[in-house]
Amino acid sequence: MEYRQLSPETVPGFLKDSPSVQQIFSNLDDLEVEEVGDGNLNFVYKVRQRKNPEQTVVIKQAVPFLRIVGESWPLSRTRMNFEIQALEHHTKYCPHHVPKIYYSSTDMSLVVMQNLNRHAVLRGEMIQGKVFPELAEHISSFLANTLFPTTDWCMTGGEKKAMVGRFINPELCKITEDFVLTNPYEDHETNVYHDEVTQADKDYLQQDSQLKVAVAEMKFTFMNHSEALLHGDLHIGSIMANEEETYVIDPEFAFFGPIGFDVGAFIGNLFLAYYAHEVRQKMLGREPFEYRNWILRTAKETWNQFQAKFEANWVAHEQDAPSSYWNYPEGQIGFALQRQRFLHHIFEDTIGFAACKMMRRIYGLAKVADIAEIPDLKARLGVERNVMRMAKVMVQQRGSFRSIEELTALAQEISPLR
Ligand code: SR1
Ligand code: MG
Repeated sequence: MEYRQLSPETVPGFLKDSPSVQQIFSNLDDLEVEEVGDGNLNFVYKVRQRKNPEQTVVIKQAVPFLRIVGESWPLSRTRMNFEIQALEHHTKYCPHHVPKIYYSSTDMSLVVMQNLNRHAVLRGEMIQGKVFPELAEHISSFLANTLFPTTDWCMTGGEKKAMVGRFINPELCKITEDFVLTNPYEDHETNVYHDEVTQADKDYLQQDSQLKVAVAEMKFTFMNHSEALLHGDLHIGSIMANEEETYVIDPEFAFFGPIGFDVGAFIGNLFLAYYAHEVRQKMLGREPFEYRNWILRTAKETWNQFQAKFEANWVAHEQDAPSSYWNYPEGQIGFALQRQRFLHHIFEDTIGFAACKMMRRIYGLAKVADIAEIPDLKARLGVERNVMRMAKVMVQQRGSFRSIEELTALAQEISPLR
């Protein structure tokens, strides 16, 4: 099939030509199509049958450019090939938290999937101050269950290297290398500053050598440590949820990288929300304490549960296929020490990458609505300064935190819960 960019007008004709999707709709002549993509890269269509709206799908299509910038910024459509492969991996290891895939086409660079119409994008929901009681439990499961199986603790060297090869994703990695790990820390032309930002604010991130060394180390880790198949962009805009269910979407940035990058993306976004809600809860007419307390609790539970689940997966794998390596009287002590040291290494990376994911949202091109849509610029700047203060300590002292509780204590030291 030859690639063509879909539009709301051409979606029904495309579906009529796709046999596996036809079974979902009893009548293909009465479809309602709406373009709903609010991400930075792709187009997303919601399709419903007018008389039977429960017959519905979502189509996500990559276009040959970066949507946030436009056609002047070419970006190859192969990102959808990575997304399709990653969705298959996530479906295999964590089906409860991945939308059902009905059809995919690398020719058309698209995927047709479950319309999560009882769920909404987590960022928008959190901006409105909604609580998700199961979030930590679900995301920690997603992380532990999708990451562990592609580590060298689980795969043979040959299997792993073959899979690393299938996930060499240079274009989207370059976006992260530039927009997360380089440009925000220099006065780059792609950065965006609002009117209240002072030269001293810019210098705070862009002329601090200790900080820049630490960020450069995180970038090197990102580019060189092929620890596991990552989602690659696990911010809270890549999650759809309601009170009971959580789905992870949009894995087009998937590649083999450092595990802490995924864990840190999620936890860093929680801290962004924590700081934003110092202002936002008041905008909503509420006292900040309760909601911000829930955010910090979610950060703590996510890390602690992730750690426990990752370790449990590792132990279960070793029990299924015991290795002769630990087969000696004190072998189990050695194995436990290895797990502990590896998880501490992931924790250190998690903190460092969470910090970068926070800082990139302040001056970088792609903002987060939690902060960027605070209308009072002085209040927004106050939030941004808190984010930068915390992130700086995190990335520079990432090796000195002993527990997630120490990290949430730092968040509160910079901005008390109320
Ligand atoms: C310039 S592209 C901006 C961002 O959108 C994606 O969601 C990734 O986070 C990327 O860095
Ligand atoms: Mg995305």
